[in-house]
Amino acid sequence: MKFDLIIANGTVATASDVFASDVAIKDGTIVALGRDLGPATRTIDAAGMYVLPGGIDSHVHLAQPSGDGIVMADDFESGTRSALFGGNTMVLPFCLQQKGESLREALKAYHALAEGNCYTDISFHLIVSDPTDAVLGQELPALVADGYTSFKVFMTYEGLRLNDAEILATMDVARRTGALVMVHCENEDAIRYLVGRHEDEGEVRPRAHATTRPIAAEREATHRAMSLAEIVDVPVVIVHVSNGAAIEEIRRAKARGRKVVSETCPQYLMLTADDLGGMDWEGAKFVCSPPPRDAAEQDACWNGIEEGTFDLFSSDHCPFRYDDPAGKLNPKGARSFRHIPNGIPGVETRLPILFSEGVMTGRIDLQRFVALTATNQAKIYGLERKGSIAVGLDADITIWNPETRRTIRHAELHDGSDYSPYEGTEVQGWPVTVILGGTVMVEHGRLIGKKGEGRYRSRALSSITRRHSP
Ligand code: DUC
Ligand code: ZN
Ligand code: ZN
Repeated sequence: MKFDLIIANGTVATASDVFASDVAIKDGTIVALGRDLGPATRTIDAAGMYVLPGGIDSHVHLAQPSGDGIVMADDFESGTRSALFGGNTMVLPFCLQQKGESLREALKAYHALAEGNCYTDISFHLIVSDPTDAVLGQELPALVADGYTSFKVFMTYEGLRLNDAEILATMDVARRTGALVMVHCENEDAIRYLVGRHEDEGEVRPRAHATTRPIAAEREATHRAMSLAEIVDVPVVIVHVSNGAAIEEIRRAKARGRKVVSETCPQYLMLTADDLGGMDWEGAKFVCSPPPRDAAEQDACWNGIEEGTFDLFSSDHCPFRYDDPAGKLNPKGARSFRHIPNGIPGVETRLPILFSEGVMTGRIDLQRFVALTATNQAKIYGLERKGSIAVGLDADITIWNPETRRTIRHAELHDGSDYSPYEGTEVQGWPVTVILGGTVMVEHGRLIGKKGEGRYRSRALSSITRRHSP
């Protein structure tokens, strides 16, 4: 057989092994591993490079309606382009159901925005904000059957949050269908109480975002979400975990044998609440929820990564421009932390940060890096053809130069925001060549692939909810 492409002389890493091997690709699929594989139309020399599965960022927000004149900084074109340059071949954005809206209608709108515009493959999680009988009884089960096999619920944000009864009812749909529930864990009533106190005291600067969303509010909600999942008897994903107390809750639940998946993000390793205290409202650049904590909590998150409590490392890319009336400095946001849109960009820097701070420092090995950034995402979210380098899987591959040293500068990134929260951070290791389904999309840091090459992928049930048969 003549192959379409061979990646030669590199060091391949999967979630279990690191080995010297060439990789042969035909018709978008990995078809052979080994040496002297035979002729190919094209060969890429990867000597001195790591050949890794393309990153899968399973937590991003693109083109999500944000209300009140606020516009998300990335649509599917800019968001997936940025993801691609950051070494990703797939992202999973959220489809937000607005109150009163049908999920199916919401999905139609997202698909229309994404179709033909993506540089990476995509799939959607659903956000359930209006769990009516019709949504829970008919729409959601039908959508799970159609390959939308995960949905997120919020315990915070007025207009979005569900009460415990609604969470139980939504989790019950997961029990019946095999879908996977993701939960944003922060106690809204506690936050509202603290917001009131801060406002009474005239404290409205961005730093108040962190002090009104304390660790206890996240820890309590994390415990409650896992308890509700235990009562319904379903697995649960605890997204964007920021601190050691929440991690302890997760450890205890896992030790009791509960199926709990947990995710953390670069902001909880790299930022602290002090960043929100920047002069001239610059702290707004770091407003995200849960908020970054302090150095001790960063250490706790690293510990959760190193000893295996965390299963997923995602960006929670949720970009808003800073100096923009439709972004962080919107007229109300420029006067009170309450109106600063929550979220920060990070889809392009997720992998370089973990590679540099995790692998290059020796905190984690390459196998764990691959597991946390691609393989676990594929298993947990039902992407059966993705997440590893193995014969029969999609040829989604990122070639890394571990010697490249870069200073993160937003001017050199590719998202639609106007800043990076990691500006000035020095990293070692960068994704130089990105291959999507056998097509070289980025080569030596230059975009050569076309918009529209990335496609929507329907998903199977999660490997943790599925009942296995041979
Ligand atoms: N939760 C997210 O998952 N992303 C951004 C904002 C939020 O609250
Ligand atoms: Zn969230
Ligand atoms: Zn998010």
